[in-house]
Amino acid sequence: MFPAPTTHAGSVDFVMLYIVSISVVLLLGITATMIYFVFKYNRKKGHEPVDIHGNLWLEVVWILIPTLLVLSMFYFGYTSYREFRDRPDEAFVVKVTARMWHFSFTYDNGRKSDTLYVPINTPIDLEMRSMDVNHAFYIPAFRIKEDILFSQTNHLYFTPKEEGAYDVACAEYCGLNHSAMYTKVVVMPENKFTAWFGAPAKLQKAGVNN
Ligand SMILES: [Cu+2]
Repeated sequence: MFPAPTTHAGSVDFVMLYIVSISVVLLLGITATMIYFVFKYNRKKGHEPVDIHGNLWLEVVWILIPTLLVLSMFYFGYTSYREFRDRPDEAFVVKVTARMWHFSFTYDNGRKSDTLYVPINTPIDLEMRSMDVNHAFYIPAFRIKEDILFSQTNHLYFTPKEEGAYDVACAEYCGLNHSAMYTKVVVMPENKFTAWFGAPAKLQKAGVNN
């Protein structure tokens, strides 16, 4: 929806802007109306309040408009949430291991790395597991974050759309060097990735590895 390193990041930015815009319009509108009414219905100047009780038109408007606004916020929020919750039919699986205090990545051909290398325009499925305490995998530029636990495998899905190196942070306090628990995700063009990886990225259907 917006220019962003993943489709999901664009959707999240859109939802953010949508909700903030509506909030700003409401804040300004309500404040202006309040100030206007303070002067218009000033009793000291002899103004009498108007009885609006039972005004059907008013009641329909103030129920209908907020309901539609809140429903639309939910719609955009939920659809963008599903984008990173639903696994793509086929994805390139990378195993993420978190331990105090670094991440390591294991690929389906046994290759290991401390930096996450991924090919552009390829759906990625991160299978994440912790060797010790709770960690969290956070890529701010992609607007995604998920806990990494000892007791279960959690997943994150994304499809990178722009080349570059983006920060990855641990976002769950995990001890002394938590604040230094950073790495990078590097999005490469397909030919460069193939050269680094030794083969083109092979996509897998859901559940093959679990
Ligand atoms: Cu951590």
